[in-house]
Amino acid sequence: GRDIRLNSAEELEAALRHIGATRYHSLHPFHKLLHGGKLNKGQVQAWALNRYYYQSTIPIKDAVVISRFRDRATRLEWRHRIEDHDGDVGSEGGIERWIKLTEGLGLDTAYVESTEGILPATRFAVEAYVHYCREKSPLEAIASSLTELFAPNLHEERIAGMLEHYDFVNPDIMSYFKRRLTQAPRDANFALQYVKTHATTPEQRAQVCNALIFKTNVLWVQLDALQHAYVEGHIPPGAFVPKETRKAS
Ligand code: PQQ
Repeated sequence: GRDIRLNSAEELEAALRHIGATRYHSLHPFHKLLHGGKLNKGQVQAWALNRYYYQSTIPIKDAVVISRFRDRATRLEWRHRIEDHDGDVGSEGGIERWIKLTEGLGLDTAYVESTEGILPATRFAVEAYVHYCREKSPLEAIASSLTELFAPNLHEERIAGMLEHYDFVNPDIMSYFKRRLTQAPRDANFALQYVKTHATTPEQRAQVCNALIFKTNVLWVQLDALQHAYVEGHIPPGAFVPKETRKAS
C-alpha cells in the first residue's frame, strides 16, 4: 500500500520497481493486441495518431520540468531531453521520427499534427501530466518520468512484434523506438539516481512512489480509451474513424 514506510534509497528503488512490474502499461491488453499482430491497420493508425499527442507534448512537459529548477546543473542535465525530441539544426528528433511512423502507416501528416482526431481521454491524460509537473514539487516532477525505467523492454517487444506481424510495418518506420533504446536508459538512470539522493524522508519517498503511480495511470488510461474506441467500437464524436480495416497478413 501507499503508506508503507520506506526507510532508505534501496527500499525506495525496490518499491519503484514493484510499481513498474505491476502497473506499467506493458501489461495493458491493448499492447498485447498491438504487439501480437491482432490489430488491423486502421487500429494501428489510431494508436500512432493518439500517441503523437503524447510525443509532441513531452518536450513541453520537459520545458516545464526545467522551469522548476533554479539549480543550473539540473537544468543542464534535463535540457538534452528537449533536443532528443525536437532535434536540432541538421539533426532529426523524435517527433520527426514519429511522423515517419504515422506517414509510413498512411496517415496524412497535417491531420496528425492538427491533433484534431485524437480521443478526448488522450488529450486529458497528456495535459494532466504537464499540469502535474507544473504544480507538484520539483522532486515529484522528476519522479513522474520514472516510467521510462520500464520502457526499453516494452520497446524491444514492440519492435520485434510489429515487424513480425504486420506487413505494413518496416524497420525504417520503427526507427523512433530503436533510437529510444539508448536514450531512455540514460534518462531513466539520471531520474532514478536523482530521486534516490533527493528523497531523504519516508514522506518524500512516498511522494516519489505516488508520482510514478500517477504516471502509470496517465499511460494506462490512454490505452483504455483506445481499447474502448477502436477495439470495442465506441468511437467518440469527432475522433479519427479508420477506413483500413484489413487484418495483417
Ligand atoms: N516517457 C517520457 C517522459 O515521461 O518524460 C518520455 C518518453 C516516455 C518517451 O520519449 C517515449 O518514447 C516513451 N515511450 C513509451 C512507450 O512507448 O511505451 C513510454 C514512455 C513512458 O513510460 O512514459 C515514454
